[in-house]
This record gives sequence, structure tokens and C-alpha cells, in this order.
Amino acid sequence: GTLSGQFRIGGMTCAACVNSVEGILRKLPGVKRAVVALATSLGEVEYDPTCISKDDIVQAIEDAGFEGAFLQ
Ligand code: 9UX
Repeated sequence: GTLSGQFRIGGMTCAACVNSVEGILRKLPGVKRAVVALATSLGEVEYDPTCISKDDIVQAIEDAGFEGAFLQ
């Protein structure tokens, strides 16, 4: 099955940041869809929890130099 998670992303200051974060997320194994909004600093990811965890997704965001935190 697929789960959906919303997260806050810190450190995005231009549209290229958004493209970068979306590209990173979409390349992760188990991520089916990722959309990120600059204006709200929010993102949504659909993922297969048997392949990847929320913590893994946050770690990938942070490895790229941004701050990531899943919302409840
Ligand atoms: Mo824009 Mo983001 O020049 O890391 S790409 S600030």
C-alpha cells in the first residue's frame, strides 16, 4: 500500500530549491509522488512504507542541505 505524508521543509529560498528537493524525493526508492510548495514551505510525499520510512525521507532532505520535519 501507499501512505501519504506532509512535511515542512526549511531553507528553500527560490524555485530552483523546490525543483531540487522534488527531484531528490522522486529519486528515492519507494517514493511514488512528491510535490513541494515554496510559498508554504510544505511538501507532500506518497510512499511505500515497506521501502522507505518518514525518517529516511527527512534524512534525504537534510542530506541535501535543507531542514525537513514531518507533520503529524
Ligand atoms: Mo536558489 Mo536554492 O538560487 O538551494 S537553488 S536558493
